[in-house]
Amino acid sequence: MFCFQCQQTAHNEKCNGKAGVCGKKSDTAKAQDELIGALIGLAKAAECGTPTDSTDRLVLKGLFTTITNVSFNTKTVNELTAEVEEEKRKICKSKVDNYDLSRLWEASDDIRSLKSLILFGIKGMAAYAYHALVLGKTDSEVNSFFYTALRAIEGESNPDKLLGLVLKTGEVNFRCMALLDSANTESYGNPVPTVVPLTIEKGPFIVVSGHDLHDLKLLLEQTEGKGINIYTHSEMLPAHGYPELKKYKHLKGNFGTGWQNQQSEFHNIPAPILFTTNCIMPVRQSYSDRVFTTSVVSYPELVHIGDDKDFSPVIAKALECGGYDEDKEMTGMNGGHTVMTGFAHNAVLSRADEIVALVKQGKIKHFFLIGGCDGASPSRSYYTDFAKATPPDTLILTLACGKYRINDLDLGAIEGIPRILDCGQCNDAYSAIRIALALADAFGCSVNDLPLTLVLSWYEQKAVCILLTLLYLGIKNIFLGPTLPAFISPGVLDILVKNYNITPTDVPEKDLAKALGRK
Ligand code: SF4
Ligand code: SF3
Repeated sequence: MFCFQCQQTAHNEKCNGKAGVCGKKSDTAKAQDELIGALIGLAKAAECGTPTDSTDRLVLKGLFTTITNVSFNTKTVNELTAEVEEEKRKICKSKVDNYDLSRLWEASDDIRSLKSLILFGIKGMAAYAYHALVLGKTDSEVNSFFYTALRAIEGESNPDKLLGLVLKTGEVNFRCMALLDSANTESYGNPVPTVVPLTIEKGPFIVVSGHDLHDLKLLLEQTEGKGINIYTHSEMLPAHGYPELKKYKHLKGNFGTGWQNQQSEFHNIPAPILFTTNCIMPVRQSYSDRVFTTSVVSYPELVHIGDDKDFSPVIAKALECGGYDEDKEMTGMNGGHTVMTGFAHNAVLSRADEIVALVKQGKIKHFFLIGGCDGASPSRSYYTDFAKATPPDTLILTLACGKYRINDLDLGAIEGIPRILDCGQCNDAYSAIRIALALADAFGCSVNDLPLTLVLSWYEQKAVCILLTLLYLGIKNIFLGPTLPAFISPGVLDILVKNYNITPTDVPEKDLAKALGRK
């Protein structure tokens, strides 16, 4: 196998043994490469025929399936590849060859790097487009870009054109995140600031992980009045801020900390866990009979909830397990008992005048965006240390699952505005960008001239498309860690440093001094 698409790739170089660091086996990795090869075939076939809604859906599903910690199941990946083959035949009568992905992995450094940025970027974007699609929203420009990008992975060899496509991926992803933002807010209302308890109340409960708000909503409906409480996990936490989700009284709180701690936190848990998207880790025996998957998530031998979204097996399991006998106090990574969420663009911008006034009075001196993915690497304590070291007259925006490093810290407030503001899931980077653009507007300057520093953590491919969006928007001086992507070649890194001054994270004190000294 060859895989280097995520941050924890072996030796920050590549996973190429019998299994990857994430636990993905070599036959699954091979099947996923074949699936991508078939999707490239489908994208070529789309030039001779006309892709339909079901072709678009298959492209999104196929790409999403290959994101890190989504599918560990060779069989279901192969079934999806067979569906792609069938679709290819439907839309184009002539024979169209698939692409052999080993050609990409064996390409010269810079070409491989540029194409990887495009491929991993569209994988991440496909997840967002898929969530929007589930809520009934699509965008033809977003959809057609997937085909263009897939074809370029096989057919384009001009580095300048590939670099253009890398930035185009960021541009289209900005549009895609806006699409998902409107899908989420039109379905569930604008998030409002909400305190979320970390204590698990006694009695039956279900833990819901992943990003899919629609799955959560359906589960809330199906469990209403059944004496079962629902707890979010990992990227599902921001659900608590949405009025149409928080109105369910049995949506009680959040279970556990970062996704990478799930194997110990789920050990002997007296409740089922439903994974709606990444990040599922290899399932330990002590809780394997309680894990359910749905949507694109797949793991051998676990019960999968199909497209009918009938969650009765999960509900039956919750009643059978019964939950804890007494309320169980749990804490965040820093010992806190509650966390806050719901500071998306609407909530923050409704206080924009106040924030601008506080900046003008010198009460807010700097903004940080400390967010992105979490992961197992011990060096990720950098983000906690960084947040703790920020001066009291600074505000911290956060988002995605990396927030668990800091979201239970009590860093106080500035004139009633909490110093840590959680914008939401990784796709809510859209909110953070909207906030930054509005501040730039209020001060009559560019985002790069704001007293704002981005301190980003990455792990999987959604972080790649977000990073590309930030580059497309011309945002400079980003600190990126905990390591630089293995798929960035020295040549491509050179371009990123020269044009955008992307800086690998060093030690918090040094980076903080740089950030504050810069303005
Ligand atoms: Fe390795 Fe990451 Fe690929 Fe898993 S997804 S095989 S950890 S590079
Ligand atoms: Fe997290 Fe897995 Fe990236 Fe949505 S849930 S951000 S890592």
